[in-house]
Amino acid sequence: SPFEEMSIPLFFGWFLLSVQEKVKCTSMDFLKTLDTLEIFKKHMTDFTDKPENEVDLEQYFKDKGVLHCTTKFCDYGKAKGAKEYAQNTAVKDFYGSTFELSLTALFVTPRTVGAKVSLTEEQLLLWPADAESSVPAAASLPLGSRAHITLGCAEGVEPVQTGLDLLDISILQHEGQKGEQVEMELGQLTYFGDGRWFLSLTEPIFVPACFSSFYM
Ligand code: ACK
Repeated sequence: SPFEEMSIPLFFGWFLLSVQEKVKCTSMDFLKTLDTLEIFKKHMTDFTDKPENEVDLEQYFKDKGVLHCTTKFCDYGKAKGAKEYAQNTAVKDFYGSTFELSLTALFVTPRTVGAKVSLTEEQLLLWPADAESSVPAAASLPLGSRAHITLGCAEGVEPVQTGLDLLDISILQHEGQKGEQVEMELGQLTYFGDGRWFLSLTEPIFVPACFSSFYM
């Protein structure tokens, strides 16, 4: 019936509890520091075609609302595999449960800023098998490689881009590309070209998050 169709959400995911503002602050501090680094200024034309101006990354990225890590984008049942996912035993069993997510990196591209989420074996039970392989170039990456939290998007960029940007960087890392490296207070920063920056956190940030869904 049409009523059953309606019960599938826009997406399932982990929604950050109580630490939303703290994570947003960490992200802002990172952006504030990144755009003052000499190595960033050297590659500033990745972000602006007016290199005589400074880039203010805090202004450059727009807030995308409630912080979460998408597991399955369902599009109210229209997305491939949405119904199967919604009926998955692990999804039903863990719905409403609290987890601890481990944020192991922050990354920036001219399109998005995000946090990489490193999933545990248990959390991977909620991860769709095709999240990576639906992007052909990323098919050989480990399951969970796409897991992220969108922290902001450039003007006119949709949040789906954050996971694609993370996969793009992960492919380079998987190939063993070293990039240009500098040390920051929070960890090692790598520049992979084309405006792709990856800060590997020395200490992961652990955040409580509720596995649930989003409808609006
Ligand atoms: O930042 P996100 O992970 O990217 O969270 C939002 C959420 O679903 C609501 O839009 C993500 N999203 C949108 N479209 C897709 C898609 N085709 N595949 C995977 N995730 C998607 C978006």
